[in-house]
Amino acid sequence: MKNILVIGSVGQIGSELTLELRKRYGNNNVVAGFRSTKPVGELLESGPAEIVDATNIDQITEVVKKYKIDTIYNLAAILSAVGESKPLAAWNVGIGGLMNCLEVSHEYNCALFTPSSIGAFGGGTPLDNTPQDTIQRPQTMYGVTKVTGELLSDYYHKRFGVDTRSVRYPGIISNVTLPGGGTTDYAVEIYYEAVKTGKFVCPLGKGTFLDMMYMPDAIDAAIDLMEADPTKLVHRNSFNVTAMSFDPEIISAEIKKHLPSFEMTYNVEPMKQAIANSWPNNMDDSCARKEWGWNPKWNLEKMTVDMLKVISDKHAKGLI
Ligand code: AKB
Repeated sequence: MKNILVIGSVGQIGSELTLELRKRYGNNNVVAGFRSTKPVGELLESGPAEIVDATNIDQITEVVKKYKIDTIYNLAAILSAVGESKPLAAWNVGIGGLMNCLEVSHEYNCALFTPSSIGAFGGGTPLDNTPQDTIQRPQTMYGVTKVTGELLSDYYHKRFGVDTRSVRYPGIISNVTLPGGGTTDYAVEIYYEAVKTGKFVCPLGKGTFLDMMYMPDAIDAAIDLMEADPTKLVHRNSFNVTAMSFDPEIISAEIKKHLPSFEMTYNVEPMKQAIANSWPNNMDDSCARKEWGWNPKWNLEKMTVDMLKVISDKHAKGLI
């Protein structure tokens, strides 16, 4: 039986990953770690919750000791767009937090999952069919923290045997907790606006292709990688994983199939556009497929049906 700590449990990924981990490993075996925003509802009621700020090594240590934690999912991060206006905070959370998790994992023998991102690419990376191992010279602070995080995680594995594992997430599309401060957030916002107002002003231009993934696949990626047979892993930090690639025109057309009066216009935000232009159009995730069986289940068509249904239900109930 695993004893798991999720750091960042109230965030976009954490809020859904924590509940799924509780389903699979038992409610009492998964601690929801949070910093300032306390979990609410099912997240709070279904299992233990503790204050764990990734930048505070004493808080991580205390919880690891108290619950005999053997696996940490470290989801604390400041995303790409916000990171450009808060580079020091992005470094402190992304790398200060990771170093704390690596040190605690080394001392208490925990396995550690820390997501990387398509943001780890840029600065000469081939943008089509982006290889697993290629040039990584990102030009955002977020990207700098992600490449550094990949290197540190590999270092702690090779030097100290810490069981570090990671995926390079694309834009994650979900309907429970909104993302905040990312470049790919538009692909979530478009669904909410389509349902609420029938209109969307897109911050990225026509022809901006980016890798994307629906949340259920993102959760499976994290858990499946942590469950994978270590002897099969040639890579560790970090695996390319993707499920779909589209530009704003394609996602808008897909929504229009269900909401024919939906209208999208453009008001390109130069900073977000520059970030998106430096990221892959579509990644090659064959190493993840081969080494641990990555196989996404959701495509744009299926995801759009589900997103519109869930968000319409919430809207009808006055929840959004
Ligand atoms: C962002 O846009 O910053 C994130 C990411 C792709 O890592 N969603």
